[in-house]
Amino acid sequence: MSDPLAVEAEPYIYGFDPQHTALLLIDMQRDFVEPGGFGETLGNDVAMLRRVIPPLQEVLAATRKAGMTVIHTREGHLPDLSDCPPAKLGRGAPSLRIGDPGPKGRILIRGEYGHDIIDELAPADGELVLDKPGKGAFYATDLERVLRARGIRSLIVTGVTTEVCVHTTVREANDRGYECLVLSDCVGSYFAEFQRYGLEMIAAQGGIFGWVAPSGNYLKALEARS
Ligand code: TIU
Repeated sequence: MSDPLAVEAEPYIYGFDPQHTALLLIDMQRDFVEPGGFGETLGNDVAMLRRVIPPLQEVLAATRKAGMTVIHTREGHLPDLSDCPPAKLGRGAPSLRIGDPGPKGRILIRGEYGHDIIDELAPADGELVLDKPGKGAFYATDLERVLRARGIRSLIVTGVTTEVCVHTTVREANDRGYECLVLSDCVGSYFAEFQRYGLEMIAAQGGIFGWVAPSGNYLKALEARS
């Protein structure tokens, strides 16, 4: 058993044991961070999300080096859309609906090029890639079973978007007893104000949903151990 590590965070120090902690990369898919995908069909500027890629590459490399569990998620649906609620299909009158053919393949459909994770953060052999039909990573997935089997109690949370899939997942995790540290420069939103308030909401009220810190503080904690 390794000693707990301490990360300077809001609202106070976040302690974690690397052996019982997983790095979660939420939905770093082409459909969200590249033009021609689901994010853009909803009217968003994908450039807003791309800034998380360089710091997240550093975090991923250091986490792999530390031998910790790494889990990637992908939001998406079966080709016949049987796992996509009609309400989700129609919501917001997007320019292209989920399942429609787009420049990177059918929008948000499993197996399509646009649905997969960007090359910069490609999963390594042995890393878990979890497909989820909802915004939260626990809904209709095996995530909780996987975490329990590996003795994971803490989650380092990264990915997109801050106020949608990251928030939903952190709230689901918090209710299940997991301690979440959200890395502020490794989560991204299409909206600057949602990024700011989304992060503030997590750490407010004494850490109502978890902790928030820049990735440098997490990297410093890992380096201090080695
Ligand atoms: N639209 C938006 O901000 N996000 C999503 O639809 N999914 C995720 O956040 N992954």
